[in-house]
Amino acid sequence: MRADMILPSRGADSDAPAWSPIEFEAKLRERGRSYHIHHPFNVMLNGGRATPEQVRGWVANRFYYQIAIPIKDAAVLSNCPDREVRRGWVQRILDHDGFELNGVRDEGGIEAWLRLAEAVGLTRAEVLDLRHVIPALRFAVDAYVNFARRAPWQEAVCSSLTELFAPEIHKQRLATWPEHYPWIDTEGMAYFRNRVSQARRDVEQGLAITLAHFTTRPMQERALEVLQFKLDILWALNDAMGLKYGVSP
Ligand code: AHQ
Repeated sequence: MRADMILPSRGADSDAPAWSPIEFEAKLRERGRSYHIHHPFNVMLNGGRATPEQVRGWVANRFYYQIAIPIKDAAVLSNCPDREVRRGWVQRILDHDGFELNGVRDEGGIEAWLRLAEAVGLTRAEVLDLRHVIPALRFAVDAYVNFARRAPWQEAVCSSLTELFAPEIHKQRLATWPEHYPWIDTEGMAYFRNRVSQARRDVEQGLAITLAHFTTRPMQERALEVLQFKLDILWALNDAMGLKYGVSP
């Protein structure tokens, strides 16, 4: 499967009947079995077996993914002619970059991630200059951004649906890190707290667009390919970190 190349969908024969929205959503959710919550590096991290160096490596490398998200979302906006969709989607950029509107100020998720970095013992400078970012991880993140730039905007929306499974991984960190990593100031975990509700809101819009747009069986099979492409990107991030920092048994 090469979702990063715009290929005609294959797999289902074009006469197969489309899945109903309920069946289609269930097929999307079934892909959760390959979500990176199950990756050995993440199981180690959330299972409390990571060393401070592995935690710091994860935070410094995941920062590259975090700063790519608003760029990716701006690519979706730039390809999307639908003002109603853009009105909803633009919130994602504000969530990450922060904003100051009519006296309301929000530092945003990227700033919260930098606070997480300081809480795990990294300096802002060494995170911001990306010195720790693993080449293979950078390539995987860049593949996501470039996909969003070139794919039909509805496919880029569909690729964000790995967030169907994100509330669970954020809640897992909030539940396990304080006990496993008492040396991390829990204030640093504000990012995970904020994402639980933001991910749910993101998914509401992303899922509605996906269920409404992918209405034939070949299109629905394509949507599953696109979701798997993004799941593979998240998996590859953990592969790169596991190779560099090791996966403690
Ligand atoms: O912090 C995350 C985030 O802001 C997003 C946006 C969304 C997208 O547009 O692809 N996906 C996503 C994710 C975030 N955190 C990941 C994590 O494990 O902390 C999960 C990831 C996702 O599930 O796609």
